[in-house]
Amino acid sequence: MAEEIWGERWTQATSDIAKKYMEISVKKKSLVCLAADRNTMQGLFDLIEEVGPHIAALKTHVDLVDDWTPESWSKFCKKANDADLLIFEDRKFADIGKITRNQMSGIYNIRQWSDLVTAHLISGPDIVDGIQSAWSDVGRSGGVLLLAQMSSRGNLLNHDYTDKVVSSGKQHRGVFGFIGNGSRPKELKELRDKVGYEKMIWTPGVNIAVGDGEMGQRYGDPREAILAGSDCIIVGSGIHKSESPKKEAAKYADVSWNALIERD
Ligand code: S5P
Repeated sequence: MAEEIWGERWTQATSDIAKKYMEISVKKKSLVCLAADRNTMQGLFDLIEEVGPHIAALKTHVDLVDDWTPESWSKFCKKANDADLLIFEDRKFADIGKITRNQMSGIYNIRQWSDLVTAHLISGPDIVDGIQSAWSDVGRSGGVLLLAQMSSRGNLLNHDYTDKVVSSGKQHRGVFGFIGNGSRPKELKELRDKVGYEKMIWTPGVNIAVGDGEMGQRYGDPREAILAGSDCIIVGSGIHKSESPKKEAAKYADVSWNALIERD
């Protein structure tokens, strides 16, 4: 079933996690990753409870939670796993390989519960090895999403930088895929042409209300993003700040799923 729906993205994928994601997306008919940017544990629990069935992955910023404790976080991760969600810590690592490896442990112990993490390639390709070593240190595996583009205005990730990230990232088995800019479908299409079919492209900067967001965030249309080659829309405030997160999540799920069917 996932193969039928995802076509070449499925047949050419070399990452088990990418296949797991595609399977979950088909089961839930949703290509939505929720950016769960709430700063209390209760807020996060409420969110999963409400929107779990409509999303395929959960993106966290573990360091913005005010009342974080290791115990509450492990309960939260269990709840996410029970809801059939991939857990994606958007840590945006950027340091040298060995430090990044250590940053995967420490107080938050990201290596123990994350399936995916983000990294900038600014320090060079060893960062991916550092992250992968951290997962293997605890007998787990995971995938790295490299930031190839960003959604925020004035960012410094120009075409040349994007090309270098893609050509380096494509060669690394530990790279699950790339973060592309969901607010600019034309740039996204160009990114897909460069990436090919093997790796995923996940896109923040999408909102049904297209336009400018807070503090330089830019939003594009979720359907357009999928049609341009995105495999997953990362939606934050569009869901968690709405009056009915459940209703909105279902809406984004439908839009994303219909666009995937239309695309293939
Ligand atoms: O370029 C980027 C990359 C990321 S991962 N732009 C982003 O906005 N993000 C993340 O996506 C950001 O950290 C936030 O968690 C989410 C977007 O949230 P929203 O509320 O604007 O939808």
